[in-house]
Amino acid sequence: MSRLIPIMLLAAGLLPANLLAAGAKGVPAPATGKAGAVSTALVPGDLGVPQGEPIHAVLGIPPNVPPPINRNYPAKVIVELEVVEKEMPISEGVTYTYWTFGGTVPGSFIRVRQGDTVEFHLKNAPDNKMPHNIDLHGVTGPGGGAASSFTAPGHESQFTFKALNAGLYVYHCATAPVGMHVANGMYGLILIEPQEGLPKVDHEYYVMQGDFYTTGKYREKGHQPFDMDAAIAEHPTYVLFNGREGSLTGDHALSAKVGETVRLFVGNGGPNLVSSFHVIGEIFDKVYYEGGTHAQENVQTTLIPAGGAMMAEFRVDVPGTYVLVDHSIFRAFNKGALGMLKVDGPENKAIYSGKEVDSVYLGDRAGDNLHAVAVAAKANASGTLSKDEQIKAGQQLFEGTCSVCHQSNGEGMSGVFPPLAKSDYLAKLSKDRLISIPLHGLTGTVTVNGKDYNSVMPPMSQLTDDEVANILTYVLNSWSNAGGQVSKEEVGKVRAQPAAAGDGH
Ligand code: HEC
Ligand SMILES: [Cu+2]
Repeated sequence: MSRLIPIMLLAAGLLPANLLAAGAKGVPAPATGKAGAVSTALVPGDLGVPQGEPIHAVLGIPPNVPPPINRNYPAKVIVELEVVEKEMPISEGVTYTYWTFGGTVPGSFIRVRQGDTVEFHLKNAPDNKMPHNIDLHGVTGPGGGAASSFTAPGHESQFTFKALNAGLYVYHCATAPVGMHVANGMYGLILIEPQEGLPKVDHEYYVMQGDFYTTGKYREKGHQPFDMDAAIAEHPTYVLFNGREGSLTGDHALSAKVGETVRLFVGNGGPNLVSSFHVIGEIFDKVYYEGGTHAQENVQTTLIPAGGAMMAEFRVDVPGTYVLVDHSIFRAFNKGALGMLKVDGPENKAIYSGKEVDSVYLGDRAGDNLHAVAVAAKANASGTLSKDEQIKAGQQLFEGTCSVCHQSNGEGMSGVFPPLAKSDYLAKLSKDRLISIPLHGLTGTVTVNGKDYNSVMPPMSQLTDDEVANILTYVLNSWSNAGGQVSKEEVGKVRAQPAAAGDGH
């Protein structure tokens, strides 16, 4: 039994007394130990003194993880992690000041083996403004290391712990105000591999959910400050995988080939929300729920608590795009909690007949990260926005918002959704009334090109002023429509007016 090894080392005088003392301090007495008595036996999970040369941990940059450990003895592992405060995009054309472990959200992935002695170095970059620390849920000891790692900008702290329990653990900053540090992106995962390692798979990926609170609304362009009131009310503006809308879509999607096995290490940094983690079109063969040792099999959706994690393993059998979501589904489609796993390979019609549903399901998320929208947002901010940039951005936004009903070619759907292409109804609208349709919706009978429609268009109030302006400019200049231009100021004016009864008729 591995538990005997340290005792044998101890008997052979191989275990230095100071290390033993450090190991015993702050660790609950083993179940077999006598309460109050100073136990000389090692605690469960302690595999004895580190062997070999100290190892400098290779850290994983999300969505990647470091390679498996493949070691059969406990070692001393040196982890160096730097806290960096920096501005990064949170969505296209939107920036946020993140506080990070290692320059990314989530922070660098740490991978050690059960029984390893981890010498932790926390550095706080000199040009940072805040003090920070770290609480690793995989640490046995007060504050999970927080008490020993409070670090001012330009300083470094060091503490050492023994990784007693195998599992997948969240780490996070625990400096007051704790919620704010976490909300700004200060969390990551540490994997403590069991002694025998994890089963071999073809791909391992690192995904972490977090909720974000900005003073501006979802996708409102420009730099967005943290909103403490929204955070306290638990009303996030964004719910995201890997800290940014689009971090796992388009070109950044995770990938695998048909027949390969995938392991997802998924954490939830919170600070507030619980995640109903689901991959659309895939079933988890195994879920190590709560990041622990036991696996549940054949799981559709698994709950990941704030400050918790899980490992999911599955084989991909059919090519296509599998969509990672928080199945509290408004978060996926209206707050950003959406990622993709793209699986290449031959079809397997016996298992699935084919036909992709990407564009309908995903809207603007199916494309490559709304590049034109970002260009337009930049131009808008610097006051150089051209009609052409508006049209390009508007096209991408139309794809994600309007095309589900009016179709990409603007032709609509006979008897259900009226056409926007060459619509005589649209051509006769005043600009204000045109603007009011996406803002307030449209109901009642409308006659378009001689045909009556009596249906409901819901308001698209999630769209910002510049998005509405860009979409309508695109519509006016497409499909042989009459042309024209709508500015975000004009949209703002209409939004400020109360919606008149029978608006748009
Ligand atoms: C959920 C489906 C749906 C979506 C999404 C949708 N519409 Fe509509 N739209 C409708 C329906 C239905 C009508 C007709 C309403 C009625 O019968 O009163 C309509 C009518 C219109 C009209 C006036 C009629 C015409 O054909 O000229 C315009 C303009 C319009 N929509 C623009 C948009 C724009 C721009 C967007 C995207 C921001 C959008 N719609 C998104 C369903 C939708
Ligand atoms: Cu912090």
